[in-house]
Amino acid sequence: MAELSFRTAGESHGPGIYTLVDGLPQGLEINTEFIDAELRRRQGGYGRGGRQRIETDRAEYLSGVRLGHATGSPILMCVANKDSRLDDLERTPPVYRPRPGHADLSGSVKWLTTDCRETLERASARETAARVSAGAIARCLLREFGIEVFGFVRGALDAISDVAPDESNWRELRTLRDESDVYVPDSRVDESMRAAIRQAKIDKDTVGGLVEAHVFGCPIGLGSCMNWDSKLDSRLAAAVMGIQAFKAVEIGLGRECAFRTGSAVHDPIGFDESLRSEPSMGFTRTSNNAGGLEGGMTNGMPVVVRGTMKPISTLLRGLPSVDLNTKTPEHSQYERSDVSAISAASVVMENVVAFEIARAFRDKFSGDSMTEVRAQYDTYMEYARRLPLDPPDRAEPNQAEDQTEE
Ligand code: EPS
Repeated sequence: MAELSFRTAGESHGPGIYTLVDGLPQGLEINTEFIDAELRRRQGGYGRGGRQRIETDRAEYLSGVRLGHATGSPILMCVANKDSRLDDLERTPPVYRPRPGHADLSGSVKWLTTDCRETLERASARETAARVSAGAIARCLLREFGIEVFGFVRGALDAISDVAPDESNWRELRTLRDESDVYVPDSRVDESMRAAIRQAKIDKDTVGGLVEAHVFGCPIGLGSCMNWDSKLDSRLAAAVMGIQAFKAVEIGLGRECAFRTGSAVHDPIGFDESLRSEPSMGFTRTSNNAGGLEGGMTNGMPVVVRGTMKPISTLLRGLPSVDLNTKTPEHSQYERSDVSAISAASVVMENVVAFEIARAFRDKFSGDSMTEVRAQYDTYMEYARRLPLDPPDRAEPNQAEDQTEE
């Protein structure tokens, strides 16, 4: 059984953006409408550039899907680019004046050229369509087991929302988010966020922001404390930092932990028999500062990941740079871009987080077919809810000795 994984290929102005997903179980129903809706959401948001008016992103399935379900073979997905013109030098000319903040300078030196074009074509955030495809298809699996992911924009500059999603309100917040063209589920902040983006547009400037993903319904025990690279928080951090333009990632309380003592950080543990059938198996917490992860494993509370996106590095007014051929001072070259792509970034983060949750889910429940995955999940849940499995484990050491003697 292959580990759940994905790779992407494609350039911003090449024929398409491709995603190769391996490791989804045979028999998984592929909800193509859901996947296309996520791709459309990625295209949206106030402050996006002209490209999104050209494209209508939807996924085509070139392998691994038959009659609406996964066959178990690798799945190749394609989002076609309407604005395909990579070999047209007039419409897609060389770029010699690198944009501070973009991959332009490092990439062109790395690949020993003064033309930033090939670097920027691959570094472009258009590639995030592939990551959304991967995350959204993986969510078809998670949803079969009641695991849902909610991503949103918390804000930017001085427009920051204090909404607190939890099990009881996240669906309502999702409706609010879907009514907001900046994807902020808070009507008090929504308008100031729009105003900030509008002002940046007037100033020929750009805006980044804070985005969050909350995962509900994970059973206790996804991830592992056994090795640094199997810790779920380590994987989530890598996935989020791998998104174009992300500069920070936090889990739960995140950097705020540095400013508190232990008693004000760690989430007290309780038990409520009436919740034993929940994914938390009855364990309760009065807070979720850990963001649902302890020791690199899910603890039954919602997984909470926050990401910081820097402002888009293509500024209409340009920034100080040099011409890579002459080394003389010049303003950076303008390429069509967004004033803010923070709304899109929230969709991308929601989906890369989902993919890592699904990967940890598959590590634990690894069957080849949905029938086997379901059986493994049910068996684990049954045992975990029945703990202690072996009553003598609970005995005090001297009682255990007595039993041995008998
Ligand atoms: C993007 C497509 C790109 C950019 C943007 C995001 O299309 P084009 O370059 O044709 O306008 O709008 O890319 C960047 C922000 C970047 O830095 O490269 C998309 O589909 O998300």
